[in-house]
Amino acid sequence: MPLPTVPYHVETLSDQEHLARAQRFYELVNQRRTVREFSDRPIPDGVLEQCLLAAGTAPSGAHKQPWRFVVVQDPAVKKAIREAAEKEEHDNYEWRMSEAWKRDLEPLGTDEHKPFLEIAPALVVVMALKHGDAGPEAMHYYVQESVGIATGMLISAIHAAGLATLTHTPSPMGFLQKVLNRPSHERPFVLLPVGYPAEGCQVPDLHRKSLDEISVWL
Ligand code: IYR
Repeated sequence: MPLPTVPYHVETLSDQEHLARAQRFYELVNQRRTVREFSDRPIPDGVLEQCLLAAGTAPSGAHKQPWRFVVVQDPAVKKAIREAAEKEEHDNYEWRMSEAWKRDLEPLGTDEHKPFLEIAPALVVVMALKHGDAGPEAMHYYVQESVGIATGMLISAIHAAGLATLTHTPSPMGFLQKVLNRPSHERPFVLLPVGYPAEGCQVPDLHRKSLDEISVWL
């Protein structure tokens, strides 16, 4: 049975105002940078909640909303995550990643040490739900796509709130399910440390592809 419907409107704007809004949004997101050095300054009350609500507005396959956001603030749990992640990353950098992959990461200066996992005031672990909480009969569709979109919206919301984050993908991520004591249908998708950049924080001087490089117009 189709759901009842409600009217939907977009604001009436002049052409210039549409353009101005598109420009303003681009300028905002273009200032976002992946931050690897965090301060331990706490996040103001309520900010993360609003960011998670924004992420939860993402479109999803059959509107199943196949995500859960696990917010870790407990220092003991953050420490356990850091230790397990660094163990996996040690193996990644030691032998699991190809030489070409490591060469591609060199400009970003990453390594197996992940102090931000303990220093950042919050870690948001984005979970992809293989199926609904009711069981495998509660099917989910396009889970990776849906959770990827929600994660993008979360990253943008965090940036818009004036905070910094980092898309951390310790691999394999199975340890998170155990450390966080989550059910087996919740798969860790990405881990986002959230907080303020450390004083004197530096980021690589990287450049983004031009419109010509990222688009084709037919
Ligand atoms: N997960 C590792 C390696 C890593 C991989 C990619 I692709 C990056 O863009 C950054 C890092 C790590 O977090 O160090």
